[in-house]
Parts: sequence; C-alpha cells; structure tokens
Amino acid sequence: MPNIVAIVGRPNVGKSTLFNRITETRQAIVDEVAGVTRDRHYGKAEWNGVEFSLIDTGGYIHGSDDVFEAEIRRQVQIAIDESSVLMLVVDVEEGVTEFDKVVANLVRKSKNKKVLVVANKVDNHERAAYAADFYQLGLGEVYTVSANSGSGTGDLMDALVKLLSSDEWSLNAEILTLIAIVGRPNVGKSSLANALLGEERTIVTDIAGTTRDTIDTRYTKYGHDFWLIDTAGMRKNLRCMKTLSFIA
Ligand SMILES: Nc1nc2c(ncn2[C@@H]2O[C@H](COP(=O)(O)OP(=O)(O)O)[C@@H](O)[C@H]2O)c(=O)[nH]1
Ligand SMILES: [Mg+2]
Repeated sequence: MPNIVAIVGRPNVGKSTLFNRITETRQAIVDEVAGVTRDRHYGKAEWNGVEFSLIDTGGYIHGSDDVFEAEIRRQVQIAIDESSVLMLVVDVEEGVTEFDKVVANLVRKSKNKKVLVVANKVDNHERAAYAADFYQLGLGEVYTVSANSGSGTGDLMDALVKLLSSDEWSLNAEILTLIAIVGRPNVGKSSLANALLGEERTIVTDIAGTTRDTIDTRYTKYGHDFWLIDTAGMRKNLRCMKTLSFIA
C-alpha cells in the first residue's frame, strides 16, 4: 500500500497546523470559522528520503453533540480506510476529552493500521508532563509536539518513517485494480473521480489546476478494491504510467 498517513482527531487540537508544518506549506486552513475548512485535505511530504501522502481531516462541524459525534466518526472512518498510518492528534491544553475517546476507539478498531498518538500544543516543558495523561487512550507511545513552533516534530517524523515502507509503491500480492484519470487541466477529472467514488473526495472547482497533486484513493466498490488516481494534469502523467506499467 502506498504511504498514506492520515491526521485524525477532534476539532481544534491542531491537526491542520501539524499538516502545514509537515508539508511545509500553508495549504490547510487553520481557522474555526464555519465553512472554510473542507472535509479532507491532501498533501505530499518527505522525511529522510521517504515520501508519503498526508491527509488532513475534519472540517468545521456544527449541530448538536449527536451530529458532531456522528460527523467525527464519519470523517475519521474515511481517513482510516484511506491510509496505512494514522496520527491521532490530541491537545495537552484540554487533556483527554470524551471526543478523544470516541476517535481513539475508532482507531483501535481499525485492523492493521499503525497509530502514533501525538500530544500537540506542548509549547513548553511544563506541558510535556501533562502529555502522560494520554497513555490512558491505550494506543501506546505518546509523542509530544508543538505544531506551532515545530518542536518535537523531528522525533515524530523519525517514528513515522520507521512505520512506513521506503518504497512508495510497494503494493503487496493482492494487486488492486488501478484507475488513473489523466487529461488536460480543467476537463473534469476530479468531478469524474468524485462520481466514481460516490462522494466528494477530491477538491473540485472550476479554477484550472485546483488539484495541485495527484490524489490517490483506495476504495471498495462492488466487492472489489480499487486505487483511483486523480492526476493534476498532463505533466503528472508520467508517474501514473510508471505505476501502471509496474502493475502490468
Ligand atoms: N498553543 C498552541 N496552539 C496551537 C498549536 N497548534 C495549533 N494551535 C492552535 O489551535 C487552534 C486550532 O488549530 P487547527 O490546526 O485549526 O486545529 P484542527 O481543527 O485540529 O485542524 C488554532 O488556533 C491554532 O493556532 C500549538 O502547538 N500550540
Ligand atoms: Mg483543521
């Protein structure tokens, strides 16, 4: 399975800030204003020569507590299905909350998924002590970081790449059907991808080049596993052809 890492956690723990830190961009919007954050955001990152795709999850959620929990569950479950490694982000300022436990339970139930618990907002030494609280989630080692300043993220990345295979396309024996959507920018590739997936999984706008990177999605439909590759445009096609010839 290609290296796909999903950042999950309840809202406001600093997932998007961490995403931006790791991808060294400002792609994900760090904001609490309704409607500005999309469901998922995809980026590429690299650490010590190991490349991986990163998914930031969790747009703004509004409504009653029930709606809130259902929406968190839905978004976390999709991220779990799409990724091979999960980073469960929690917030030392708040300590363990009920919603952290909801997310941790979903993560725990996911079979074969590796998990790193990331205690964010550890801006100083005193706060590092509070991180021990998160061992009660029962998901192992707790990595302390400050996504704002970047402190601790080096150790986190070291731990992450140990969990990732260094061969980005090391698909195992159960070869999946690969579908690459290629074509000129703005002809409707992302819309087609979304139609195939049956939901809005990629960012679609009518501004040419909105999909900046290829977006790889693993999904199951009609009882079969597929890899769908939504490319950014012709210049990205080489990579897909390489992938397809590898499979062939
Ligand atoms: N003190 C502190 N605040 C942070 C840190 N990382 C993120 N935040 C703040 O936490 C809030 C939520 O961050 P965001 O990344 O949008 O969280 P998300 O909802 O989990 O994606 C923002 O106000 C961030 O500036 C950190 O390391 N330290
Ligand atoms: Mg966010």
